Amino acid sequence: MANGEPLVQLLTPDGERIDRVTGSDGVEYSVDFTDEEYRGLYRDLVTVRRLDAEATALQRQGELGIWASCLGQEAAQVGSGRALQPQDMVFPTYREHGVLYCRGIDPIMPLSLFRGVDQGAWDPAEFKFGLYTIVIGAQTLHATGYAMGVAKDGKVGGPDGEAVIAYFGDGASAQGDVNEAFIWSSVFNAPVVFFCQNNQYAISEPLERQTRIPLYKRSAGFGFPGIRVDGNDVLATYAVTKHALNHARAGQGPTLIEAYTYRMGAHTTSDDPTRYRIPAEVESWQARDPITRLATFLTHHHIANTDFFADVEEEVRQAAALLRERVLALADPDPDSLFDHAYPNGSPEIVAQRREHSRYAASFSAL
Ligand SMILES: Cc1ncc(C[n+]2csc(CCOP(=O)(O)OP(=O)(O)O)c2C)c(N)n1
Ligand SMILES: [Mg+2]
Repeated sequence: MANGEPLVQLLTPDGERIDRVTGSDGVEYSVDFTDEEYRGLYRDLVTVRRLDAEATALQRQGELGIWASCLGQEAAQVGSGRALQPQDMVFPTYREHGVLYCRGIDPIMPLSLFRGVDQGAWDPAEFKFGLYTIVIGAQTLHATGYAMGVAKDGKVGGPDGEAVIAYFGDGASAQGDVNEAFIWSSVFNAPVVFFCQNNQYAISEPLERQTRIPLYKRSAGFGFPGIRVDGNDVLATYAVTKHALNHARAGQGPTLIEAYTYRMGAHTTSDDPTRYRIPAEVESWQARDPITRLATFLTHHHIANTDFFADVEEEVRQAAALLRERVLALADPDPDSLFDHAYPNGSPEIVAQRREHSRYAASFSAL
């Protein structure tokens, strides 16, 4: 339960494993991982947290323009990210570094974006992971349109079908775009999963400014199922997302998942959360940390020992050092390249703007 509402949980904050649980949607949720797979999830969580911390440090040292940390949300992102099939398409916000990592994208990519040396340099078609979207909620409509296209192409129906997942936040749930996406996906039975990370805040605005009912209940009014999952439980997040994706790929339409979690850090490095939330609240969520609970479970069940934890620690230390080195070595782009990717085949306006920009830049060297 969270705030009196049922939520799917397979690993308690104390690291106790719940074998199976029936969700408020009547579905029975469970996972069946090998020891190696459990250790893999732990490695993912720790890696994502360490690389995220390195990015925050790099911003503090002036090496990135800004950083939106996913601290505290690793289980929601890794659990859902690992539930994806290769053919599934992802539409992220700006905070989905954990999902990006699970998609096999070089983890330097979001850092080069926030360093301002490119505009998101991964290929969405190759990795089936769209570009980071800053416009709150917009990607839910992109995902819905894409999912309608997938259905029209005849790619749903059966276990090899394609599914689409759209990530968004509790704040975004109040956007018109998100509500329109709910309507369209429902009416057209689009194969899309709406994955809302309810991290309790939209910058400084708390959840109660977005909704009078629990977010997972919103979907009922639009005519499709909604479920709340413990977003700090990587096992439950995996199970719930897997089920919703399979539901979509089988042609049974959209699902709303509310991953109940907490943004442990600042909204971005430009924000100071001490101005609007109290330490006791942050501490209460610290006790629900996604990594600690998995470590406890692995230890108690002899799935991992101290050597394993030490090895992972060393691995991620080296990965973070390498990431730092590579970020510092990123070359500044030619300022004119800003215009390169505005349109795939250019446009007369862009050509004129580029010319004007070149003239402006050249005026400095003339001084
Ligand atoms: C359309 C739009 N309006 C406002 C903003 C400014 N803005 C950036 S992040 C944010 C809050 C988003 O909160 P939430 O959806 O909960 O996601 P979180 O950042 O907590 O992951 C706002 C209002 C924006 N980027 N786009
Ligand atoms: Mg939020």
